Amino acid sequence: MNSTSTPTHCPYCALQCGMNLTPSPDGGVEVLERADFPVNRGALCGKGRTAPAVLSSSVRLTSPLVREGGSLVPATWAQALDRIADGLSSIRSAHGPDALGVFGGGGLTNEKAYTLGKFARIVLGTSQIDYNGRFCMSSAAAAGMKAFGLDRGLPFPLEDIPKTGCVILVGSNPAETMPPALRYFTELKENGGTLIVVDPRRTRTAEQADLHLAPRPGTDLALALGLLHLVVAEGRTDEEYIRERTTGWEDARAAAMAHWPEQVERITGVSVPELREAVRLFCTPENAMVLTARGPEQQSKGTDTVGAWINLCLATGRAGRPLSGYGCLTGQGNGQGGREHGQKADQLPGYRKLTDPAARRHVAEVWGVDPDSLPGPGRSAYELLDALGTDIRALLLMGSNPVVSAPRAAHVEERIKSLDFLAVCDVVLSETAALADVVLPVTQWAEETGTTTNLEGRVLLRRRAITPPQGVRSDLEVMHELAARLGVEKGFPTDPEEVFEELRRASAGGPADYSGITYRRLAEENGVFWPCPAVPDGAEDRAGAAPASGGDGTPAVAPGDGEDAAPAVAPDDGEDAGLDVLPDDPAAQDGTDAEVHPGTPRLFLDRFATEDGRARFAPVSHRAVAEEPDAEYPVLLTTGRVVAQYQSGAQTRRVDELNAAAPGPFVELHPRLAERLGAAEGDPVAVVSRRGRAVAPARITASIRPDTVFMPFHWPGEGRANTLTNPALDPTSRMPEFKACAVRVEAVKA
Ligand SMILES: Nc1nc2c(c(=O)[nH]1)N[C@H]1C(S)=C(S)[C@@H](COP(=O)(O)OP(=O)(O)OC[C@H]3O[C@@H](n4cnc5c(=O)[nH]c(N)nc54)[C@H](O)[C@@H]3O)O[C@H]1N2
Ligand SMILES: Nc1nc2c(c(=O)[nH]1)N[C@H]1C(S)=C(S)[C@@H](COP(=O)(O)OP(=O)(O)OC[C@H]3O[C@@H](n4cnc5c(=O)[nH]c(N)nc54)[C@H](O)[C@@H]3O)O[C@H]1N2
Ligand code: SF4
Ligand SMILES: [Mo]
Repeated sequence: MNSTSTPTHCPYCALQCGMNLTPSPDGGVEVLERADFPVNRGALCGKGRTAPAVLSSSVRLTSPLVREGGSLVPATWAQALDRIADGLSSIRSAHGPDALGVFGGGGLTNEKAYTLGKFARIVLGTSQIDYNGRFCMSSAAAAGMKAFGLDRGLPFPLEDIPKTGCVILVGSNPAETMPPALRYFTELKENGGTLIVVDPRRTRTAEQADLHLAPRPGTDLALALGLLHLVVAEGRTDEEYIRERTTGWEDARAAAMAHWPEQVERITGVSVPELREAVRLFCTPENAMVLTARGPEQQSKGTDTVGAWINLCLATGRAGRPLSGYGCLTGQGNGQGGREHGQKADQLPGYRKLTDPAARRHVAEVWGVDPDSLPGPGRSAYELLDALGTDIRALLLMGSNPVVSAPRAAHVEERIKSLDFLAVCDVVLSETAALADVVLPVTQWAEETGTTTNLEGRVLLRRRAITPPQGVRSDLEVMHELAARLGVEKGFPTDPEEVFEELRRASAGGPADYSGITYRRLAEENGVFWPCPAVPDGAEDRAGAAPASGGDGTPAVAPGDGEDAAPAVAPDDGEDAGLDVLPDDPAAQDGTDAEVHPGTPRLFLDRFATEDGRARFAPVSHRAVAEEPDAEYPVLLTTGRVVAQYQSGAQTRRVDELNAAAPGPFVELHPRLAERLGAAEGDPVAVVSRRGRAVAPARITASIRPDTVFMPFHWPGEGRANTLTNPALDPTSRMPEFKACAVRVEAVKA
């Protein structure tokens, strides 16, 4: 490492690859390898490698913009902030606090996500806050909570993957979405393990698999039930494990037995011999894992679908044991931390529930407010967007671009346009920012310090490496200024470490307990896995809370919203970075770290985080996608990602190298379907759903099912995939059905 290098992490996906940033002669920064960070060991994808391009001021917003006579014009910070404060307070006076909406993002650091949730509840007083993570892993989170009593995407580090015997990777395409992680699966195979990939498309990931199952989109629930049926029929259940570590098996077993393999073959299109082979590969080795990503989760039955895959793990004794388990591959840079600290509609920091009186008391005390003043749960992301312009008259948006990424996007765009007031904080003029009344230009990753929590539950320190361009301010400064203008002078610090110190106290005793983590530790260690309480095991009585296992010998922790969840760390001014030991601990004096909690890389090894310590089977049955194909809309559309673009593309579409690699939208379709349409490679084709019509060039490939078409969702305009998608919501997670809707495909006359 060069002495002027700053070790930090990529701004994009949940892998949070380590990288070193070093100043380049042109005044920018260059990305250098950071081999000491274990998750990616120096490897980066093209997005991470080119991320500095988005720092350059030529693609950036560097002045606040306000709408004057229909167009956005530059303004001073004071003018722009005043305008937002006036807009929000006049709408609140006229319509009440719940007329103010807040929409956050899973890319925001823990400090920003925490502050945004606090800002909504105590400055605006609104219940109407949610974020784009609802569109991401919320179904897996809901299923994990139900089954295990705790949601941490992966309950084990990635390094365990190569050591297990078999992995079923369901609806996940790491070859495109997390390229450096592919290595874990290659090593699994080198070690003699097997990889099963479940995806309607033969992706670059599926090409690596020992067995590729290609179900119709939206049928993973039936597939998992069919596999469980065979596990039972072939006598492959682990009865002792089921007896000792689970509840609810009888109902789950009965539900699975009602799904005959032949019937499952008809629903999914996966043949009975393929099902049998998957069961054989999964059950033969001593250990195995199931990992899901957006394929099975972004469905109107995503929670039940993930539940069915967890059932398969539980019935075979493959959860909460070393090198075995279920995990969800979370997506955004802070997709994990972003869902833990209160920007979610129903949640308080530390993964506490907004409806839990003890949680409200604890957090209200940290915030210095009356617990009764905290609003209740608000609407979920799509429901919030759908209420814009009616119940919700003003929106503050930070870290998302819903005009491109929300389901039924033309409707969402129209809802956004019907708002009385829209304020957006962004680094670029996204498609959504372009509709705003006020746009605030903010600092980004390499220009500011903050923590993120990667898909393993590993809390990381992203460090400031360069000075931001003139004219931009951080999201924390924005919230500080707005709070002051709205009458809250204290409690919104602009220093990220100060925010983190408060977050530690707010999370103390909660399921996602960060109280034992400090910036100093994060700077010295390669991340710390939560839960990491400040108080060593046994030092505090946590009555009423079920302890989770620390796994690899680490202390058990209390995942519940413990009544006695008093701040476990000294609530001082944060000047002292040495809060990682108890203030009255003798070890603090002699400088030893004996009392520091090591963090929890592996969860559930002794018990699950449920009240009785047992995992709960989900009694789930197959149901159809919300919109089955019919004569008018005979084909299923599914959507997803390509390697060179990120999400709504707001950032990556501004990078030349990435645009050259992935210049625009396309419709992936099977040669048989293309032939029926008379479409040749590259010809424009129209995809039409009940929500609208999108046009993009045909990409013809036999790697997709003939009854399915695929579109990536990274682009606005004519080829916007989300013009088509169906906002049918999962009843538990409120996840929209991004992965399956009925469409017809038409040739477009040139
Ligand atoms: N290059 C790139 N990388 C990214 C991102 C990005 O935008 N671009 N975004 C990040 C984020 S936020 C996320 S959430 C992750 C997402 O990471 P992934 O989940 O890997 O990405 P997707 O492409 O959305 O979906 C994965 C696969 O699901 C398949 N699929 C579609 N429908 C179904 C179905 O019904 N069942 C099953 N089993 N599979 C189905 C698709 O064909 C696709 O190959 O990626 C992260 N990394
Ligand atoms: N059809 C379809 N639609 C999908 C999906 C799919 O698979 N199919 N996937 C869904 C999923 S999993 C996700 S996660 C969403 C993501 O979709 P979006 O929520 O739109 O995510 P991004 O494009 O990452 O938007 C982040 C915005 O915040 C800005 N930004 C980045 N960093 C910061 C910051 O620190 N502060 C502020 N204020 N702004 C910042 C970026 O420039 C960008 O404009 O899309 C969902 N939409
Ligand atoms: S895999 Fe994800 S974290 Fe790693 S370099 Fe690429 S986008 Fe960044
Ligand atoms: Mo995501």
